[in-house]
Amino acid sequence: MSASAKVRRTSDDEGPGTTKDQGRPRTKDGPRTKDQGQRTNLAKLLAATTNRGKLAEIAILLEGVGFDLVTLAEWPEVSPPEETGSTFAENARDKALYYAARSGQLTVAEDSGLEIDALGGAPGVASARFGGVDMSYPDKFALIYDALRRTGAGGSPARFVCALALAARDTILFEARGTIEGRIAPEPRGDGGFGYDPIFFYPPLGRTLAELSAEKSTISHRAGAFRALRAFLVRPDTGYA
Ligand code: ITT
Repeated sequence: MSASAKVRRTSDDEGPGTTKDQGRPRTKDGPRTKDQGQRTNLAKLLAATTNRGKLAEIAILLEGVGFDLVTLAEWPEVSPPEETGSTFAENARDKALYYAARSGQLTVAEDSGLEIDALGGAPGVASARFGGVDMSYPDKFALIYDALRRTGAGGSPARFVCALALAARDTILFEARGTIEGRIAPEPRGDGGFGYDPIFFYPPLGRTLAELSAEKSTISHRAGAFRALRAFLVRPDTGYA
């Protein structure tokens, strides 16, 4: 897909560990449901992802932002687009425009993945497809450890990257990027989170992301990108405040 759409605004990575928005109150009963949103006449914001792990984190990161957060479950007839971009940002824009056009809603999409320095940045944008979409994560981890053994670079520096894009109709309204730096753990540890979390060791906390609980949503690549989105959505001049 090409991203020939108009682009209005971008934000640089604010970096992990920024806690600007973390003090916002959370709703007592978790993410706002569709019914609650309809009762309060909030505008809808489609969180366009097919990944349940991502969606759970996005719901937490956007809690209380003043939108009725809806999911792709409302558009079961829309199948996911092919991801053909060579960068996270390109794929995020493509997904946001694709789902915004088909849903008619203000839409946020993100593209994310794990970059391992000793593997030249792999799996990178191909993180979900690495080893095949149907390969289990333990098998993907084994592939990565084999490749690292061959390079002799166990414990390689690595980072998670998240690029997000907000779109309405054919226009990209906002983009942001978040990263978290760490290294590949000696072995998978922890059963929280999703995807590659068990093999991503985060030195400041001395644990893998899969061994963290609520802390992941304050330090992660996704937290950095969605913190910037929150700031954009509440700015008076965007018309979304
Ligand atoms: P959508 O495109 O529908 O959002 P997807 O899972 O295909 O779902 P991506 O193409 O962006 O999304 O691939 C992201 C992959 O990167 C994801 O499937 C994981 O393998 C990995 N990943 C991204 N963020 C992660 C995180 O916070 N923890 C662990 N793995 C992550």
